[in-house]
Amino acid sequence: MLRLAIQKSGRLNEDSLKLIKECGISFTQSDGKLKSEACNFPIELLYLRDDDIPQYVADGTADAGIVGENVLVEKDKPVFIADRLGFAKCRLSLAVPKEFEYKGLHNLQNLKIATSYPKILGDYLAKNGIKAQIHQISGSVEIAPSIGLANAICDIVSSGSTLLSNGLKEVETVFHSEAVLIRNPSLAENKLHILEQLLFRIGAVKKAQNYKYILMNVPNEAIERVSRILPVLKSPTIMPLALEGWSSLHTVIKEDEFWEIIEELRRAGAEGILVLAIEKMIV
Ligand code: PRT
Ligand code: ZN
Repeated sequence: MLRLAIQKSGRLNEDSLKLIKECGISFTQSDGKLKSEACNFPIELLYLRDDDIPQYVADGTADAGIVGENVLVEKDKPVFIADRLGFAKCRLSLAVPKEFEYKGLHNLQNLKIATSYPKILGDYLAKNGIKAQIHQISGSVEIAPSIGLANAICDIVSSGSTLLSNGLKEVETVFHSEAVLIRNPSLAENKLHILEQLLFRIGAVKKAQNYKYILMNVPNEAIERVSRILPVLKSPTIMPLALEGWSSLHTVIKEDEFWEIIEELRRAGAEGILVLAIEKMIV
C-alpha cells in the first residue's frame, strides 16, 4: 500500500483528485476526509495542509505527496521529485507600489520586503547581492505596503489581478512553480513498485492531454499530399469510405501544432475534419 498525501482543500485539491481519477483509481471508503483507501489500486490518500506535505513525506508518514514546488523548495525537506504534474502553475514574484520608480533589483537594497517565502526570497536576494529586511507574514501579503509594513512584497502571482487591485506592480520573477509529485528517498521495494505503476499511468494521462485524435475525409488522390503534412507518430490509418474515390484518414497530432495543420490540411483537400480528445496514451 502506497500512502499519498494530497492537499485537503485549496487550489491543489481538485486537480490532484482529478489526476488520480484519470489514472483509473477509485475510492469507496473515506475516513471522515482524513484518509481514503482506493478500491482498485494499492493506494491510500492522506488529506493534509499543503505546508505539511513535504515534512510528512520526508519523515515517511506519507510515502509520496502532491505539492506546489514553491512550498517544497521553501520547506527544504529531504525528498525526491518523482514527476512534474503541469497544473497549479504560478510564479513567485517581487512587486512594488505602482508609483515606485523601479529600475532594477538594486532599488530594493536595504528596504523591507514582506513574504511568506523567506527562504526562496533570501536565497534569491543573496544570489543577486542584495541586502534587504525580509518580513515573514503568513497571509494577505499584498496589503503589506499599503499599511506601511513593507516597501515591497514577494508573493505568488497567477493572473496578476490581486497585485493590480492592491495598487502593486510585478517587477521581478523569483521562481516558477507547478505541482510536483514528491516521494520519500528511501521507499521499500514494494512501495517503489506501486509508485512506478502510478507514474506510468500519470505519464499516459499527461501525454494524452498534449495530443488530439484527428479524423478526416480525403479524396484518394490527395492522400499522399495530406499525409506529408501530418507530423504523425507512425503512419496514419487509412480506411476506404463507402463513397467511391474517398478515404477516411485517422491520426494523432500535438495540441500545439493543431491550428496550423488544420489550415494546411484543408488546403490539401481534407474535408469533414473531426478532432477528438484522447483519454490515455501509451506509446
Ligand atoms: O490550506 P492550505 O495551507 O493547504 O492551502 P494554502 O491556502 O496555503 O494554499 P492554496 O490552496 O491557496 O494554494 C496551493 C498552491 O497552489 C500554492 O502553494 C501554489 O503552488 C499554487 N497556486 C497556483 C497558487 C496560485 N496559483 C495563486 N494564485 N497559490 C496561491 N495563489 C494566490 C496568491 O497567493 C495570491 O493571493 O492567489 C493570489 C494571486 O492570484 P492572481 O491570479 O490574482 O495573480
Ligand atoms: Zn498552505
